[in-house]
Amino acid sequence: MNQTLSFQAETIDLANLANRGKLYRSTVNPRGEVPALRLDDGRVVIEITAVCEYFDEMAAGGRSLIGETPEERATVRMWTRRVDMEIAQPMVAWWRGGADAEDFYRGNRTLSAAGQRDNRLIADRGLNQLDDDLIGLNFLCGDHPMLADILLYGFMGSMLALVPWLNPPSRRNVAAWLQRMADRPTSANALIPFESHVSLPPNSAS
Ligand SMILES: N[C@@H](CCC(=O)N[C@@H](CS)C(=O)NCC(=O)O)C(=O)O
Repeated sequence: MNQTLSFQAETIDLANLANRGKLYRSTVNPRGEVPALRLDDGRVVIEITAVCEYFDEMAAGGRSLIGETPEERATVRMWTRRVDMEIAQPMVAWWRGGADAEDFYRGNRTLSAAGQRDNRLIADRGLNQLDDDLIGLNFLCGDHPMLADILLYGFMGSMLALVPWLNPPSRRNVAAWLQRMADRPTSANALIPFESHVSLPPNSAS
């Protein structure tokens, strides 16, 4: 396998709310979320898509997951923004309106039970649209999975067990796309806890 990126990884214990503690919020991310990437110059980059774009630019070799031309990059960014805003965020917000989230966060995040129904409707509408958009396509931007596919798969794949309405067989193109993504060894690997398949330097995990 080509070594195209080199970085140290640190696991943050979300289940025990390490990310909501004062230390993490004052030294890494005041918003208390993961992921976060500390650059060599000390600044911290937050937001999944910003971290991915940074890695994509810094990677030596391999195929860009954002695109090689301005046209490709515009298309990938369009799809990435759409699936994030129209599906991933409302789907997560739906979960954050329920009793499981209340138990999980234990008062460490503002949750909205009142918004739960709206968020499900928004995500369902996004998924219905996606089902049409995927007609004739293997992946969102064509023949290869790009950042948009990986972002959406990351959210959908990891939330399937928690969101019963997420992947009905009636949305055939979305279900087929999800299966296509799941069948890829690299995307299946992405759902395995990080430290079990990435070698971490000593003392970097917590
Ligand atoms: N806006 C952030 C959201 C990332 C996000 O949803 N992170 C989740 C885990 S995937 C998180 O930090 N959950 C724990 C919490 O909110 O306490 C991004 O796009 O990076």
